[in-house]
Amino acid sequence: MSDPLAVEAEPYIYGFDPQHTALLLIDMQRDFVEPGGFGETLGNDVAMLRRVIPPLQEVLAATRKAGMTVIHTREGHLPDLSDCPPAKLGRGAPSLRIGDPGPKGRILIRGEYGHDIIDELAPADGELVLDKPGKGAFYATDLERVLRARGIRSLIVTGVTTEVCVHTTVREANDRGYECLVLSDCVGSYFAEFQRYGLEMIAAQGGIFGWVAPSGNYLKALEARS
Ligand code: C5J
Repeated sequence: MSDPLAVEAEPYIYGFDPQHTALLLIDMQRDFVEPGGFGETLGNDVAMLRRVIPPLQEVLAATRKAGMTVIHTREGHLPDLSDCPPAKLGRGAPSLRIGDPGPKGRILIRGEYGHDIIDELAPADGELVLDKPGKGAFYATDLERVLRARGIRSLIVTGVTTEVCVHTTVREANDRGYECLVLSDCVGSYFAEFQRYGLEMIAAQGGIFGWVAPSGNYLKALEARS
């Protein structure tokens, strides 16, 4: 086994072996990131999330070049909503509920245009695209089986939103023994204070859920190898 790569991170150096590490892109879907989707129906400004796209494009390109596993997730539901708990469907007071027809198709429904991943980060052939009905990427999905089958032990975590699907997934992963590095400029929140505290919570208490670093530090570690 080769020496692990080292990333300057909070709360201390994050070490990873690219062969046993996957890049996770969480829910970079039109429904969250573009006007007219689920995020906007909840009253959010999608511009807050779009700022992660350019750094994430760089991270994706470098990760692909390094030959690492790439996994995309999509939050959404079956057209008959049988996998959407009434509690989720009824929550809040959105202008459009999950399953309602919106400008990009039915809101957060699998197969609809808005449910798919944005063009800027479109999955390449061979990359895994995992559909999830919940906020966490492990709940009611094959993610754990897939990671075990590939010998993945570490996750580079990116996507949206920091305090919801990213946080839930990092907590689920941490409990399952995976070491997570969250790239601070490649995760986004509709709320500046949630972004800040969401990241601080991950690295606090000696890295209670994982590590946090800007994407430049991760790219530097990959470049140092080549
Ligand atoms: C939300 C997500 N925020 N992907 N989903 O409802 O974070």
